[in-house]
Amino acid sequence: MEMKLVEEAIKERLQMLRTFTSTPGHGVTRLPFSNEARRAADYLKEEMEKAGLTSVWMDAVGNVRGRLEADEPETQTIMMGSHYDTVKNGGAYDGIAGVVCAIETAKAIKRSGMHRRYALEIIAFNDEEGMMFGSGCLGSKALMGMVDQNDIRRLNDENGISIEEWMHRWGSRPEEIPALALDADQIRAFFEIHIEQGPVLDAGGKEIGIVDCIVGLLRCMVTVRGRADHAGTTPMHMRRDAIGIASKVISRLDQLADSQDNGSVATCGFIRAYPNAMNVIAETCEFTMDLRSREEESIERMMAEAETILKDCCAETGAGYEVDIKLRQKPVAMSRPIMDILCETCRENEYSFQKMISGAAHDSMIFADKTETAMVFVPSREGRSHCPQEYSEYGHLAKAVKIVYETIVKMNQE
Ligand code: HGY
Ligand code: MN
Ligand code: MN
Repeated sequence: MEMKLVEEAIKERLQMLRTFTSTPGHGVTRLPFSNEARRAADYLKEEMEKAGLTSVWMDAVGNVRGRLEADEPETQTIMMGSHYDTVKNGGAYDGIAGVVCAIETAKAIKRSGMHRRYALEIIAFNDEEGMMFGSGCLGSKALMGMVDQNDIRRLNDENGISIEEWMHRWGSRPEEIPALALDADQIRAFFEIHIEQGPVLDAGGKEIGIVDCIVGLLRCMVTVRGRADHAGTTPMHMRRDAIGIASKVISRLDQLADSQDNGSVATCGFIRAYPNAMNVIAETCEFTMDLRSREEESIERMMAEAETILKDCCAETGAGYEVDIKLRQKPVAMSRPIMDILCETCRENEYSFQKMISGAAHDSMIFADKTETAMVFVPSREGRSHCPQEYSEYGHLAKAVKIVYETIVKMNQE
């Protein structure tokens, strides 16, 4: 594998893909079903075709897919990919670097001329982040037959537009989704190259991370329903202050996470009040909670304690609240046998590596219960991600391609 050429190809593609953003100069914003997503999808289709993939197409939920067929009949498929949507004002590597690396891996396999026992399918997933609709992993869930048609109508963006409506605008129909479900028995394994998005590899001076577990997570939108009143004349004991109640929960999230004593994390990343006026006690306050842990019990404990605070505050004041669960995902383990081959391949190439947990969610977690799944991380400079400062070295991405390519070659010879 010509490493310099691979590195250059990755760099060239990522520098083009980062221009497909609705916030130029302020990071990359490429939301599902947006014009930027369409331009990126069209570009990825071209690049997959140039790499020699066949049956290149975009499916009903906006996944872009291409294949290298096997040299043997009735065989299984190795799948590899990541997502091409981003968070708002995000970086130029999260997800998309893994898509570009998957295309490079397919190119190397095609060029090697090796006998392919397994087919290879490359996928650029849509809507992994959940930025618009809160849930996330729409593209990978569609392939694993996990999309609930009710959610397609129920989940909507902050302007109240549902996934269903966005699909119609995109030119597809929710009724096409069930047919996308794959037979997991036909999948030999799923691979994902991804930036670490945290500080571990960069701080430890390691080139490669071999993921052993992806944390579980619970994402929800909480709506506190209080009562608008005059900020000056309403005594404190008579208030149903929706922001006041929300802030009591939000301000306890760090303590809820730390008390689990196992690296659990809890985040409020979104808050919106009504009427949002300086001299009016807030009538409603919506806020998100993103709770994550390697232990499912910790997630349940953090959620239960947050709800207790809400219940107590509402009982005291007469306010009310609702919790809308957007995503609930158990912690998942990666494939031990494939991890062993990846580690062996790092040693053969003398790449510094370590096994590690993923604190970020990934499309891999949707595959992990159904097929052997493996993730390879590269360092994120200073651990930064989900921001314009996100950066990973093209050389590290090329090394990740080499590791996965050589692992897939070994699996084709098994
Ligand atoms: O939220 C996450 O962990 C991922 O970036 N979607
Ligand atoms: Mn990602
Ligand atoms: Mn992300």
